[in-house]
Order: sequence, then C-alpha cells, then structure tokens
Amino acid sequence: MKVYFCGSIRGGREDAHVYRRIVQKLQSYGSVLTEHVSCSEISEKGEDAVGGDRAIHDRDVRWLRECDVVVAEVTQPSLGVGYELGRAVTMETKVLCLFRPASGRSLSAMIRGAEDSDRFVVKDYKEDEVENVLEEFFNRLKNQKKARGE
Ligand code: 6IA
Repeated sequence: MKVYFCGSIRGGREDAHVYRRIVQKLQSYGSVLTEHVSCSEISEKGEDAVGGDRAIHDRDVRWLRECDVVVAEVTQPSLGVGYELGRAVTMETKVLCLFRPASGRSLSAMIRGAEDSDRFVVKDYKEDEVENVLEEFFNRLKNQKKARGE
C-alpha cells in the first residue's frame, strides 16, 4: 500500500509534531511517499529542493497518481494541501482528512463540504486519539478491499 501524506509546509510548521506522529503510524500500513512533510528540519520556507518548485510540484503530482490513499492533516491551512486534495478528488483517490477542532480554527467549507463518507472522509479528532482514528480508517479500508475481492 502506498500512502500520500499531506501537511502544511509553507503554510506554517506549527503542527509538524502531529505530522510526525501520523507518518509514524502510517508506516505500519505501507510506504509513505511524502515522509519528508513530517521532517522537523524542514522550515516553512521549504525552499531547498533541487530543481526548485516545479520539480517539487511535478514529483508530488506523480506520487499522487501512484498512491492508493491520501491522508491529510488539515488543521493548519495550507494552499499546497488544498491543491493536493483537489487533485486527489479528480483522480478519484480515497482521501482521509484529519482536523483538530481544539485548535480553535474552522475548517474550510471546501474541505468539510467535500465529505461523502466513502471516498472523501473528514474526521475531527484530538491529538492523543490520532493512532486510533488511523487504525479505524485503515481497518475499514482493508475490509472494503476484501469485500471487493482485491
Ligand atoms: O503550501 P504548502 O507549502 O503548505 O504545501 C504543503 C504540501 O505541498 C505538502 O503536503 C507537500 O506534499 C507539498 N509540498 C510543498 N512544498 C514541498 C516541498 N518543499 N517538498 C515536498 N513537498 C512539498 C521542499 C522541502 C524539501 C527540501 C524537503
């Protein structure tokens, strides 16, 4: 299973510790293509990739096409994460968005309103529940795959 993880980079790195926790758990389900998003060394400048922004964009879109599922932490607003989610919807890839209401923020209507409880799932959670929330989602995903004979 290939998992594409989305989290804010230039949108702000305040939640990097939560991204780390999510990526760690995701690695027990398969390979995480975008592991670097959780890396504590990346600052919100996120500028030092070889090939510049075009290379980042093109590689990330290629990975989005390759992955089986997209998991996004959407509490910290990020244009890049919003863009990735829009592309994932067009590709008809399964999406899980994770949002922490305790942040005091209000999630964009374009994310909350995209929820369809099947292909695009939005889940409110508390930080210490994150592993359980992921476990529940991936168990359901496994059962759905089994039911389809995949
Ligand atoms: O607008 P943002 O920068 O917050 O967008 C964040 C999202 O876009 C993440 O989910 C990433 O998948 C993607 N993204 C944005 N910047 C980069 C990036 N920068 N590298 C990889 N993906 C990115 C360079 C950092 C590099 C030196 C490791």
